[in-house]
Amino acid sequence: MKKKLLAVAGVSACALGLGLGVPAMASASAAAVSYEATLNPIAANKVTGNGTAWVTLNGNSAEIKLQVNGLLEGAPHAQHIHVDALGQCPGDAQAKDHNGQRSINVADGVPLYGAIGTSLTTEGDTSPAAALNVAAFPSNGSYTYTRTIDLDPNVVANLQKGTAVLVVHGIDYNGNGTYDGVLGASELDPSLPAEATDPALCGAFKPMQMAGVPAGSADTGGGATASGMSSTEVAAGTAAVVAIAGAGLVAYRRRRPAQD
Ligand SMILES: [Cu+2]
Repeated sequence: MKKKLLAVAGVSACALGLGLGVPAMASASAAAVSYEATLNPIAANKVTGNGTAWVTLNGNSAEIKLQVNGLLEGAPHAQHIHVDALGQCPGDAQAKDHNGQRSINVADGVPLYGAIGTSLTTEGDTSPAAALNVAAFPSNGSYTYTRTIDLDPNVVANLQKGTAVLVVHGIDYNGNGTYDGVLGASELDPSLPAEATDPALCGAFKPMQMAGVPAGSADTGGGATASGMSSTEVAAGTAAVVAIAGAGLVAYRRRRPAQD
């Protein structure tokens, strides 16, 4: 029994040691909570990309990571945390006629995902006021985004109650390799084509679960339970492993392009 406990403690310490790239608070603080959103393509907008978003919260401080794949290359992709609605993403039922083409613009999705709570810019202002600051958003079709920012308390509350939704914008509806007027002008800023602001990927944030941990660490969890550790100890170890697994995944994906 004691041996097993020590073994579990060793694994936890090892996992913590590996987390050098993670801010100390993220792995050491029991108050840290992580959320994950699977980003699905808005099919009605002819999007075929995908992605994942992670938020690790320490109070109002949020370490945010996004992995995005398969969007229009060389065009800015506005990305926001939307709040204060149903915590859902639009589907074909929300598609409407825009310039003669059935598609989903930002306003069509607002009843489901809500208004902009945070603008995930690469630098500077992260408030809703920076929502269309196109120079401050990633402009690759596939990218990894990482930034630690302070979130508005209302955005934190939305994460906690399941109504925070990550939306990445910018589509190529007619597949011609650029944002153009095929869907008319953007309803948000008439100086931009609708393709530049229409939603491309969408996913609701959910608390990260044990099921998200890669299979390799499954025996750690089993050992901890069998050895009679308190649920608090098990939870603390699990949280650390989850945080590190997430960080490792991003690091792995980051390294891949260099190897290819
Ligand atoms: Cu948005």
